[in-house]
Amino acid sequence: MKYPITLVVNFTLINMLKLILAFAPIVFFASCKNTHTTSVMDEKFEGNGDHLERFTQVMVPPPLLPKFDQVDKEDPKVVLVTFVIQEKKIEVAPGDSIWAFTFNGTVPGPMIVVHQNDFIELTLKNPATNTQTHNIDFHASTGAMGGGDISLVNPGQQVTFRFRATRAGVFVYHCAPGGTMVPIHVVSGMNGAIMVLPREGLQDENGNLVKFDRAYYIAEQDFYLPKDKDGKVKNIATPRQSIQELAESIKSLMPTNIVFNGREGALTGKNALTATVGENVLFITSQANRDTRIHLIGGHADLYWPGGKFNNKPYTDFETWPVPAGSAAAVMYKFRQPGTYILLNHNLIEAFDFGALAQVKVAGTWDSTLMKQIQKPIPIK
Ligand SMILES: [Cu+2]
Repeated sequence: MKYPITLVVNFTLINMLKLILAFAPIVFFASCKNTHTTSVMDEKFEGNGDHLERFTQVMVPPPLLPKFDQVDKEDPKVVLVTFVIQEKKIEVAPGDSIWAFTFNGTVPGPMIVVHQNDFIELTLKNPATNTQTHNIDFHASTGAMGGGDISLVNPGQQVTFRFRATRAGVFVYHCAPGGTMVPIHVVSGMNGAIMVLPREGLQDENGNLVKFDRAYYIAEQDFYLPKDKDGKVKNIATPRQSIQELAESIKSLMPTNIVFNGREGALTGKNALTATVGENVLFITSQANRDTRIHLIGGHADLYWPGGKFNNKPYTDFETWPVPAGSAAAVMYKFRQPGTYILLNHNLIEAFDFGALAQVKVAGTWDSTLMKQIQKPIPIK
């Protein structure tokens, strides 16, 4: 059967139009998706930050974080940070001290917080009262030695350099002056972390924006305190002597102390972290030199970003999260019950005998839909 030519054309056009209309949403969404899924392999940047807006971030001692917005959809900025290196004696356990090498006087050093593609412009000051050459290697940076080569400062000098934080996540930084001085300075306390937030904020396991009510930075630190022949921790007079002694004691690979935030009890008792039932708490946990594994007794990692890298989909429901040496992890947990929680290294010997634990005191009302005691202890019937 033959159709008039006009009818055939009309029929074909109508079908084509139908086809276009049917596939239009797919093409539209596919093109949208493509613009948001550029591979890290294809990243491109322009400008070196010279003409961007600048602001100073005021550093605060861990476990606290500086002031920041969780979402920043505006253009990247230059974030100015100053670290003053302090060599000073600190007590890591009652009666036991070490000559600590520190960024800004704390172990760990302060947490820096920026958004992806911001620049960090760091000024590193090494006062003349110090005795050693120091520098800084940022795992968040891109370039030879993570900035270590261009940030070496002798006592009495200061240096400034700038890098673009291209990758989102939490990243360790540490002193790395070369050779065996690298581990010696790191296990003398000279390490910390930076948090690079995605500009759109954090996403939960379903890709929805998730905000936190408070954030804490907890760094595990392994110390190798030199001991005398009777096993007593030596009282060391100078940083130079400390380095000579540590050059030997670190080779045991057996820490004498494993603590959170620089000393036993830094985050327990009156120094415990605090939260309230219903709050989302972001825990950033780092270890610059040694593997660890962190657990919150009575809670979970609701959202866990392995390696602390926020552009990956978070895992849910983790009980213990690993932190490989030279990295940080990020975990979000909503507290559902009040009480004193323990956050610890779940090598329980390292937690309870060496000191690697913190407390979180949570205020609120008990929820018996989650747990209740049915019978208090009584003599066995
Ligand atoms: Cu150093």
